[in-house]
Formats: sequence, structure tokens, C-alpha cells
Amino acid sequence: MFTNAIVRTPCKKMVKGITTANEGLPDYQTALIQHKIYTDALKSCGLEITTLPPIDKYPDSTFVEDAALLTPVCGIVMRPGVQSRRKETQSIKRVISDFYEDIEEIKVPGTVEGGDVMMVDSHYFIGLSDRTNQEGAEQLINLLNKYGLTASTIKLKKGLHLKSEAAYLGHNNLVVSIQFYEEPDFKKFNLLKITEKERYAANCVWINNRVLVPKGYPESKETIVNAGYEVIEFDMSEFKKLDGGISCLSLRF
Ligand code: CIR
Repeated sequence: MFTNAIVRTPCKKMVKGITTANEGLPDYQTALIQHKIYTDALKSCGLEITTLPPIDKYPDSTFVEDAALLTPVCGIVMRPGVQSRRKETQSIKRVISDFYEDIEEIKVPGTVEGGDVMMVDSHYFIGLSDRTNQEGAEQLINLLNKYGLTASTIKLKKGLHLKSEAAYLGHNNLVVSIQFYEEPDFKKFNLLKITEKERYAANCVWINNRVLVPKGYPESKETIVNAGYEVIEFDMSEFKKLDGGISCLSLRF
């Protein structure tokens, strides 16, 4: 059960954010509207929202999920794998200190981005990706173990982050893109399979038994509804242009 979320209003410079999407530049005004609708939906799921101001220095800073991992017992400041995002963590560290007594940090030469960390109850799967390296994953495993939590790594074959490709919805249900259909570490889950055509919908978020999904992926929506969830759909078009999915826009804890 989550009670809080941290979001950051997109900045005007978001158009300079990192992308591989090839879908054109995001429209800032539309992004602001989409972000507001997203934030309101988090509120409607019962979360208390902390909204941080835009920071133009960091074009990707609206994707707050990557800057920290917030567990029930400690906050862990990440060390992003790309230089342009490293300093986003500074203000996130200050904000989370209002909520956590115990704050840890991933250190050089480790890199971990929050998008690569998927919580499954008290276990954390850490995606090894272009952004998260083995050293960072090992540091994170040790830190989580220190607080009685467990973790393991999983190699990403493609995609930006682990949570671009998979989402845990509780009740043993795991949404997966095609690269994880046969993944031995996911065999124990009831897999909700997302087709290649709708791959973007593999990034969805389970909040207090509702699931936030991107608009425009009808097969995925049906799969999740058939698994027994109430679904809330969002137009994510402007964030998709920057490789961002639904989970990236908030830290939920
Ligand atoms: C980036 O490439 O870092 C941003 N343009 C997108 C980050 C998306 N974050 C996420 O999936 N957790």
C-alpha cells in the first residue's frame, strides 16, 4: 500500500531530453497537461503528492523515478548511468530526507537508475542495462540486504530500463514484454503477456489495486482488466517521445 508520491513538473528544456524514440520533439504545453492529469490520478488513488518545481538545467528531470529507490524502510539515492542526469539526484536527496531517517547512496563506479529496479513485495529485481551496471547492482543488493530486503539481477536484452519491459501488479501477476516470456526467474509468476506491437504498455503502474496504463494499447488493457484490475488510462504521447513511460514520472512509497 503506497501513501505518497513525488513528481516533478516538466521543464521547458524537456525538448532536449535524451531519446531514441524518433517520434519528434515533445510539445511542452501538452506535456504539462498530461503531467497534471497523471498527478491528479495519483491523488485519486489516495496518494499524498509532493510536486517539485521544474529544473531547466536537467531536461530529463521530470522522470523522477530514476533518481531514487524508496523502500518501506530506507531511501536509496541512485547514480544515473548518463552524465547529463547525475545531478538530478541532489535535490531528490534533500526531498526524501523529509520522509526517511535512513538514506543510502550508490557510489562511483556503480550506476543504477530507478527505472531498473522492480519491487516484488520485499524482493527487488535489478535490471542490468545500458544505465545500470554490475557494480551498481551489487552495491544496491548489499544495501537492500542491510535492511532485511532481498534483490537479484536480471539481464535486459533490449529496452531502456527493466520497468520499460515489466511491471509487478501484486497478487503474483507480472506484466512482461516478449523478452521475458521465457525468463526462468519469472517462471513463478502469472505472466500477463504484452505483445511486441504494444510493448510500450509493459510500463504500467500498480497503485493500491488500480493499474495506470498508457492510452492506445487496447490488447494490453484487456489483458490487465481480465486479470481483475481497475485500469486508469493516460495519454503519455509527449513523454513517450523521450522514452519515458508511466512509472518514470513518479516515486511512489
Ligand atoms: C532518459 O533517457 O533517461 C529519459 N529520456 C527517459 C527516462 C525514462 N525513465 C524511466 O523509464 N524510468
